[in-house]
Amino acid sequence: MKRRALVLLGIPLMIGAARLAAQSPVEVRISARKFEFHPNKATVKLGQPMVLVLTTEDRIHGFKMPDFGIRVEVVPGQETRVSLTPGKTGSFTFLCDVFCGDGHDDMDGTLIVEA
Ligand SMILES: [Cu+2]
Repeated sequence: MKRRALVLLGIPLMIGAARLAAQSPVEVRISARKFEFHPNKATVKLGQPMVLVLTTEDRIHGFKMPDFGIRVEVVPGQETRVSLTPGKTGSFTFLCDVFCGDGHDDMDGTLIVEA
C-alpha cells in the first residue's frame, strides 16, 4: 500500500521533470568584437526555446536580426540575453547596427533554424 502511494506520487514528479527538460532553453553564446561575431553561425531547432547570450569586450555593438524582430545593444562587461523560440526554418542574418569602424559593414552572421 505504501509502495503504491510512492509510485503514484512519483508519476507527476516525473511528468513535471520531463516538461521542464522540454522547455528549458538552449543557450547560444555569441561574442561581438570589431568586426565579427564569434561564432558567426549557429544552428538551432525549430520550436526549441533558446536564449541568445551576447557579450563584447571592446566596445558597444548592435545585434539586429530583423526576421525575428530582434534589436539590442551589446555593452562591454554585460551579458545581453534575448529569449527566442524560432517558429520558422531557414537561414536568418544577424548584424551589427552600431557603427564600429571600417569593417563594420561586414560584421554579420547567420542563425540557421532546422526542422
Ligand atoms: Cu558595428
